[in-house]
Amino acid sequence: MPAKTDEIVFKALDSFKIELPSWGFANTGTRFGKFVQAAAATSTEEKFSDAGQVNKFTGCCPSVAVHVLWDFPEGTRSIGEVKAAAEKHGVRIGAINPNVFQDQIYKHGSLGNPDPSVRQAALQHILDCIEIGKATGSRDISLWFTDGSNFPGTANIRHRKQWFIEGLKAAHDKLSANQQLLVEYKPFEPAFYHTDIADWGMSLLMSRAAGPKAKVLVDTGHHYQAQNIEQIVTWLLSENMLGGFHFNDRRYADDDLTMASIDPYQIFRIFHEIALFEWETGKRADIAYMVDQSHNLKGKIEEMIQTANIAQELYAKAAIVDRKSLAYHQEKCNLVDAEECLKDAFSTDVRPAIREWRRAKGLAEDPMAAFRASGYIERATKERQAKNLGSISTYA
Ligand code: LRH
Ligand code: MN
Repeated sequence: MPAKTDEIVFKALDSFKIELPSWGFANTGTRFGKFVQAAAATSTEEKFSDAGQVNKFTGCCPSVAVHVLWDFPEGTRSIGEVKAAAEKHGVRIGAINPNVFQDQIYKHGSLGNPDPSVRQAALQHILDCIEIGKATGSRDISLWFTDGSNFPGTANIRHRKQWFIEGLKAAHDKLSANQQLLVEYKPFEPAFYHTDIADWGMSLLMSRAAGPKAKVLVDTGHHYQAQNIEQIVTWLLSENMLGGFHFNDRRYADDDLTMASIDPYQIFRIFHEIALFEWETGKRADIAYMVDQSHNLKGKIEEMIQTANIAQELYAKAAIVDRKSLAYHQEKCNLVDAEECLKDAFSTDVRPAIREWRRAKGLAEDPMAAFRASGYIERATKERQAKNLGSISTYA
């Protein structure tokens, strides 16, 4: 007797966790400016406090990804303080993001820089981050590089490829048994002629060259228009090279908008391909689901709750696809019936079942309403506005 929709939704939500980015709680902006929010988090503790609120009301975000330069002001010397703050606010420290793009020495790159002393400095920072990860119990070292060039002929792309392999290998060899490298690709920005790790194939080859504990990180915003992201996901799964996601949405480029705010069917198709892979192989895909967004206009905690809600909803919709019928119709090339298997699940309202799941977990049925009624934002505004409103800056 096929499982009822509610049962499938409950089972799916029981296993679905999505990690929040610490930087999603801070005042961020674009190159044209930053609109400061009085209640925004500035300290790592405040970011963990806000993340704790999202998990308290949604029940699916127990961990926070950290960006070392932004969250560990004293580097490895901040470990104790940051771990204590995470404990205090009931969140787990998740992926460790090294930052080898902000410092002035990285003008011409980090691991890909022609200057060996800069490559060494970048590697040393990544090694420090691996040590931080060992101290915080974090499995994922999440690597993104701005390395590239802006004008033809100004960089030797092949030499840089070789330097990256040497650097990633050296980092890989310092990982503990349960740690892994996640290699994030991005086609452009801030480099606008070539980017050293520009697409999934380059990240896959780099990861393979680094070692068995390196996998590909798919940021949904890091693709050319019209690129079939779920096909990339399916290939990475079949190569056992899919390490994780940075979910967000976009209309044009790496817009870092709220997940599924522009194209919810895109995220559904990604979750569907993962569910189909798990159904066919009987294996649970070991994937780090993470959010990576820039919350510039909406209330940052509310936008994060919106994100957690829609992530659960789309993950649940993908879980209820009738894969047995789908496999049959795919086999028989019954195009309409096959497509309708996805459409039917996508247009099924799973929110009543999700509310039921929340009730069963002792959570508020409506996380957003419960958060708004908690008065947390009013308290945070009082505590933080002086500090925040004092920090308005200009681009040039
Ligand atoms: C780069 C990126 C990367 C992060 C940064 C905040 O566009 O996606 O994952 O380090 O955003
Ligand atoms: Mn990202």
